[in-house]
Amino acid sequence: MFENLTDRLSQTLRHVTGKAKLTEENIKDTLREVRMALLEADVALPVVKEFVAKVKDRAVGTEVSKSLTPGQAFVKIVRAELEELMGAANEDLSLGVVPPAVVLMAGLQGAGKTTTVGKLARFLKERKKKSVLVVSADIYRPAAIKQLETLAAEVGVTFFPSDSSQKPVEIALAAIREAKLKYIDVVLVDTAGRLAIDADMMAEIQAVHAAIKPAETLFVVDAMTGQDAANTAKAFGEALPLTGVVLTKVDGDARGGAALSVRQITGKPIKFLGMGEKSDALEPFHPDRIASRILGMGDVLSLIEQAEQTLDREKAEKLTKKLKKGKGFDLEDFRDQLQQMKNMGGLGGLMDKLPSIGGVNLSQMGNAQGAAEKQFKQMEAIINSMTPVERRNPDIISGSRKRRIAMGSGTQVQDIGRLIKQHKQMQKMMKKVSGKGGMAKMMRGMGGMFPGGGGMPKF
Ligand SMILES: Nc1nc2c(ncn2[C@@H]2O[C@H](COP(=O)(O)OP(=O)(O)OP(=O)(O)O)[C@@H](O)[C@H]2O)c(=O)[nH]1
Ligand SMILES: [Mg+2]
Repeated sequence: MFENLTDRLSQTLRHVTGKAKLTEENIKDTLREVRMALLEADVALPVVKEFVAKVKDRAVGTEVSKSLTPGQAFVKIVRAELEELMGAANEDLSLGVVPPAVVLMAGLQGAGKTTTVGKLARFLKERKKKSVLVVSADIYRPAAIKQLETLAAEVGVTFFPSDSSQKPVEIALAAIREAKLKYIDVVLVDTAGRLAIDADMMAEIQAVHAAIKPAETLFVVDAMTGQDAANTAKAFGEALPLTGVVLTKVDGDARGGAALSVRQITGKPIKFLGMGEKSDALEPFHPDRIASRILGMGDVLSLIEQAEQTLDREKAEKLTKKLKKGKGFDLEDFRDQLQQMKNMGGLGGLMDKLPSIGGVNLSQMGNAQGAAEKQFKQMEAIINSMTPVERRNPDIISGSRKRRIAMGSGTQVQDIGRLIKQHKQMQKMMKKVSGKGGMAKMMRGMGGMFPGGGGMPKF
């Protein structure tokens, strides 16, 4: 997603150069390019207009700090506005009602509702530790109920049977009764797709909505339909009080217009992205990370890094000398270790080889492994986003540096803090570990830093 937009913007944004201040004059061409890039990405026109106006307002008169070029300062503004456009922070499902919390899925035919029910069920079960029951109120397409049954079995959640002779409202109510009896946390209600917004079908889903009073009503929409996705969501939202949008088939959408338009046009947050057909291809929507992705932050950040590096060179040289003498275990070494672990077959492979830690056999913990793999990648990304000076001396990583690193690695400031703490633990461990078998012990220690790892093992 966003490949085209990223290319266009990163080329464009490099061209704001020269002055120490952003003015209407020196950003004029760039703003025009931003506008074109967004339109080509199929972002809706009113959204583009407002976006460009906001960026302009904010940019004109901005003083550019010494370590940034005007281009980089401009990128920061575009980034902040992109985030705001998409909703500033991730909006979680709000399921904090008396259980069972009911989630109603709505959307056009083929949008990906049933697939998303399967993905969400898995997400809630594995990541939120919820018990889940799924039910299909799609009585029009005979295969629809069977499709959901298969998905439920695949992801291991309770399936509530229904059949095409029943009424959607009855089906949904019966499923909720069953969930209450079984103390199930969440009920996901799949519904029939509509070709377009047709009155009968709308009346039906409104009736279901009124009967079950869902905690969440999610509109599922195909990202490949671009700005139409936002418009359909808007029309649906006028008939049904939606609480959020799930954008599907984002894996096939190179433009990304829907992700940028939905929030502004519908006033509803995007809560998840569907990134493929499999049941694990669902991501909570994080506007900040998407903004980084769009701007190819990796590139931009390496420029900023270069700037900082020049400023810090003198300090760096002193530090290097000092550290080389003392042979500290710095973040470069830490990263080397992470990479080495990856070469050994990743954390999953590693945990398989280990005996149980703290009474927990890690090889049985499939999800913990998945989470660990992810965290592992995240840690590498964080270290990659640091300057060499920072890697050699993590103590200089102040609040503003943390923010920059978080921005560059698509993570949160707290993640940087946690990594630094983990590195400190490693440093301590390095002192204890020596001689033969040291490596294996250290690896075991690292396993303990990840979710499900049962804390730091004693040795
Ligand atoms: N590539 C990709 N394909 C997806 C995604 N989500 C769903 N699909 C595919 O889209 C097609 C339709 O998905 P369904 O989940 O059956 O859609 P639906 O909205 O339930 O359709 P109806 O019940 O007929 O209205 C299937 O082939 C899915 O595999 C996604 O995120 N990425
Ligand atoms: Mg379906």
